[in-house]
Amino acid sequence: KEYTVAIVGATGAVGEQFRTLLPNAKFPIKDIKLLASKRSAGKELAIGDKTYVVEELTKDAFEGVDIAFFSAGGDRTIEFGQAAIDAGAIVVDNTSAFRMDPNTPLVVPEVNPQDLAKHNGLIANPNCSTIQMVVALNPIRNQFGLDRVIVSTYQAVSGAGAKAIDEMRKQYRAIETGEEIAEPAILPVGGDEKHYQMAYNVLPQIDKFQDNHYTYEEMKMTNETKKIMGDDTIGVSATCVRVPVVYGHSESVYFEVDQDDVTIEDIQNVLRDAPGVVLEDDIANQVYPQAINAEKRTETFVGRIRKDLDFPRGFHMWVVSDNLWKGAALNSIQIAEQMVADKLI
Ligand code: A2P
Ligand code: 11C
Repeated sequence: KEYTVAIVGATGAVGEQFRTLLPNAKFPIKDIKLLASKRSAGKELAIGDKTYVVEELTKDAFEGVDIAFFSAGGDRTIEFGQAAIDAGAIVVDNTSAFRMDPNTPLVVPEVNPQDLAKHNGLIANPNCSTIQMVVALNPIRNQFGLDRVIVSTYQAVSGAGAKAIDEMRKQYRAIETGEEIAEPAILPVGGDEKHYQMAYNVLPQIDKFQDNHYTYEEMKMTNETKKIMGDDTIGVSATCVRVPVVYGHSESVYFEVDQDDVTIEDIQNVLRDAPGVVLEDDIANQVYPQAINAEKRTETFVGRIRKDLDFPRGFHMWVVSDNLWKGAALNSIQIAEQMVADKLI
C-alpha cells in the first residue's frame, strides 16, 4: 500500500522538518497534502524535487488521507483532529492536547511501541524535552531500575516556533547594528502577559506557570515521563529554561537507579548499545554532546556521565538532541513507521 500523508501546520518550524524528513520515511508515499491557516493558502512549498500548494485547514481537507501529522497548536488538533479520524486517517499529534488522555497512547518508539496498538485513531507525540530524556533513561531503567529524576533543561528557541526564532534573530541583528531592539512580543511564551529579550539572555520560563509554581513545560516532563514508562512511582522534577540557541535542546539529568554498586562504566555500556542513542563521553579528549552538533541528526547524544558525589545510586548526565527532529517531526514519522510495520495503519 502507498500512503497519502497530510502535514497540518506545514508552514511552521516543525512543519518544515516534516517536509525535510518525509521523503526518507520507511513507508511508500502516494501523495502529500500541506495544510496551514488561510494566510498561507496558495503558497508553494517544495518537498524533495516536487512542489506542493498549501491548502487551508478545514474539516473537509482530509479526504483520502491515511496519516495526518498535526503540528499547528493544540486548539487545531481539538477542532480538526476528529474530522481527520472520521475521514479514515490516523492522527499523529505533536501538541499537548491529548497527551495525558488515558485513551490516547503517548509513544516514543524506542521506549513503548507496544502502546500503539491501544490507539483510537490518535497517537500523541510527547514533548521534545521529554522524548530525548526518556530515550536516554529507558535503557538505564531496564537494566538498573529508576527511582527518581531531577532535570534542568537548556532549550532552543525553535521550540517556541518559527516566529520566536525570527524575534531572537532580529534582536541580535539590532544589537549588532546599534539599532533599537523592537519590543519583544513572543518569548518566553506567546500567550503570557510579559515578553522579554532572548538575545544574550537566559529565561527560566517555558510555557505558563501552574498553581504548583512549576511551568506547564516542567509538568509535561513529569507527567509524560511517567506515562511513557508506564510507572507512576518514578519521581520527576524539572526546571525548564530557554537559552539563545536556535536548534537542539540540552539537558542536565540527575537520576537515581535502584541498584547498589552501579558504575559509570555500567551506565556507559548500556547507553553504547541503546537504540537511538549515541554515547559521546570521552572527557580525556573533551568529547561531549553539543547542541550545534545535534542539529539535523536523528539520534539522542549522551555524555558527561558522572556518579553523584554524595548519593551512591545517583548519577548525572548531559543529553542533547534536535528538538524539531527526534523531539517532534522525526519521532512522529517513526510512530507512523512503527504502525505501518505493526499493520496498525
Ligand atoms: P500559518 O503559517 O499559516 O500561520 P509554528 O509552530 O512555527 O509557530 O507554526 C505553527 C503552524 O500552525 C503554522 O504552519 C501555522 O500556519 C499553523 N497554524 C496556526 N494557526 C492556525 C490556524 N488557525 N489554522 C490552521 N493552521 C494554523
Ligand atoms: C518548547 N517543548 O521547547 C516546547 C515546544 O508541548 O509540544 C513543544 C511544546 C509541546 O518550547
